[in-house]
Amino acid sequence: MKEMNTVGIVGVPMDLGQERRGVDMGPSAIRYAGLQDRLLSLGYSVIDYGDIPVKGRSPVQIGDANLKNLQSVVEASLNVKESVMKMLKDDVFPLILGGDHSISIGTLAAINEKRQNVGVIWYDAHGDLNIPETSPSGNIHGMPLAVNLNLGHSSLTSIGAHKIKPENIVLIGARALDEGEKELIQRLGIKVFTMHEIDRMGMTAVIEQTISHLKDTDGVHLSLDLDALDPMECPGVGTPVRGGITYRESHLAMEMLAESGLITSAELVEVNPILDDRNQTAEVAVALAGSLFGDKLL
Ligand code: 5AB
Ligand code: MN
Ligand code: MN
Ligand code: MN
Repeated sequence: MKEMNTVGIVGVPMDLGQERRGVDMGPSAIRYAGLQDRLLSLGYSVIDYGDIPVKGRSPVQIGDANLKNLQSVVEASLNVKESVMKMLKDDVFPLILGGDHSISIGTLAAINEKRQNVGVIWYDAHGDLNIPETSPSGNIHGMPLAVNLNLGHSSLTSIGAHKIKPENIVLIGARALDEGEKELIQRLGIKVFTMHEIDRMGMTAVIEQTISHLKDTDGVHLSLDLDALDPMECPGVGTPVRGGITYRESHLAMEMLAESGLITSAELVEVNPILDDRNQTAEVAVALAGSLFGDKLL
């Protein structure tokens, strides 16, 4: 992170990956909570690339009952990919604002074009490792990490070279994994720090081990789903799960990741202002970005 002094922001007002309306307003809420000023105050230059066009819901969607809004998600993902590729070409740090977590299919498709051996930290209550056959909902926001492993429907896996290696992934905060996801995690040997490990080892050890697990990658993408945090602190999310990571633990995690210098791109996803309490969840997202971008508090 240190070597890059310009941050590029792009918004993806996407709500097609799940059923609750409002998450498409996430980019506005995060901007309104002061993201740009926060980054400027830390000494970065900021380029706001605006929002990517995302189609509204059409009543009839071609596709499959277990892949809701498939065609529109594919179209939006191609636009996300193109926009993130532009940021990488401009040599700025890509910071992508969701939108639901399906946006990650496009962001990582772009990052994989530019870098080999990409590392991923999936900070989330969920695994997002479903494929249509294992998904209990048919919601694509529960599938992006699987797609990034090149698993799932071919319309999604063909969006890019989805070649993240299982050994280059670390999940942090998991506490609501579906059966098919658990099976996949075991089979591929993916590193997971569930809430049990966070409680038991403490966030310091979790992040130290995460850093050492990913130290030989060519940069790490942080995919930060705000539902990783406890819903008391982040109520504005569509799929809240009790017993989450605290605000302070999350700051500590971001501060340690900033010190590591490993993070080369990030996304803040699943902020839903309609479900939020006075934009609190968007404010948490901005505060955590402050720590991720190196605020040392002193
Ligand atoms: B999120 C669930 N596993 O697939 C599914 O918020 C929830 O991006 C997915 O992490 C939650 O529908 C997706 C039950
Ligand atoms: Mn997620
Ligand atoms: Mn989640
Ligand atoms: Mn692919």
